[in-house]
Amino acid sequence: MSPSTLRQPRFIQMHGQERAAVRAELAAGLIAPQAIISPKYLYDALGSRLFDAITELPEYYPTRTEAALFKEHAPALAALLPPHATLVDLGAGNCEKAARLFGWLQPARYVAVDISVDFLQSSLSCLQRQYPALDMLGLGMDFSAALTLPPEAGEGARVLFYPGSSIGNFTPAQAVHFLRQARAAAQGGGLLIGVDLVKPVEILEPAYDDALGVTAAFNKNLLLHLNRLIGSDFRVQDWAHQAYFNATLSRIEMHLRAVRDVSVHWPGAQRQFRMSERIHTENSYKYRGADFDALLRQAGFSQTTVWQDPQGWFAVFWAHG
Ligand code: AVI
Repeated sequence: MSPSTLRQPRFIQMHGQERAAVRAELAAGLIAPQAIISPKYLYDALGSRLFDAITELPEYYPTRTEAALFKEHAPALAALLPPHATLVDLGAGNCEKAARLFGWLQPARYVAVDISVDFLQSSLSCLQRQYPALDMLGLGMDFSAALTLPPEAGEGARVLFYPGSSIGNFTPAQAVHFLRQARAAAQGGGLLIGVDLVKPVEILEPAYDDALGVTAAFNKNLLLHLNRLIGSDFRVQDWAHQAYFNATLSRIEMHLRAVRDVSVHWPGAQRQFRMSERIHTENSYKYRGADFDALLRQAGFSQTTVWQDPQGWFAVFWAHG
């Protein structure tokens, strides 16, 4: 193939939330008695880089535990998953995790989905040069709200790939809603999903409050992102990172805690935070394997296969039917 005939990935940016709606959502969260901001706002350009750094921290076990599971069980996966399906990578980022499966799964098409196609441009173009015969599509969409793929994502069976335990950032009720939509979007294929499991608090909490302070920076960077989005005047030094395991709800909670009395202003509104008042920024649910299996069945999947690491820290599920 000469350079001029090299296949290029296609890109589609789906319609996102209007800026005014984003501002209204954020302002409502900030003035709520218990202030709360959706974790999706942790991921501006710097937040995405900080998250990548988190995945390399010694305390953050999920990424490497999941990678080892995929490496060890790739042949078994390849035997179970439909051959030559469309591989839909939800939250693709740098596309690396899915690319490691190409050799085993031999997908007919690769659809990389992320909130913005800008994040996908360079990684997908680079991947296309490595796999010139593979049909590739980059899709910019916020699938946390609704997972309806456009016709360009192709007909026939799809393998929806949702690694990284991002399902844990939904409440269990939101997770079931998402899983139902994933089942419909799979068009008779299935869902390959990574799930973080319950484990001792001595392992869980440092993963979200690391010694280097990268997770603290990731959490506080949300304030800088908010300042840009709504024109607020948050000062990072007025806030401390807090992360702990809520055993009753089986989730890590991340908060930003005011270290002194703080007044925050933005066009049209303001809020006084007393010292120690908090903004809830993220939940990360930890499941027991059987409980997640039950969620998959509640969402309509009738057949599930699960792989776990020897310590039982992380699980990969293949759900279909
Ligand atoms: C993206 N998500 C699965 C991460 C998690 O573990 O819940 C986000 C994260 N927050 C703090 N550290 C990592």
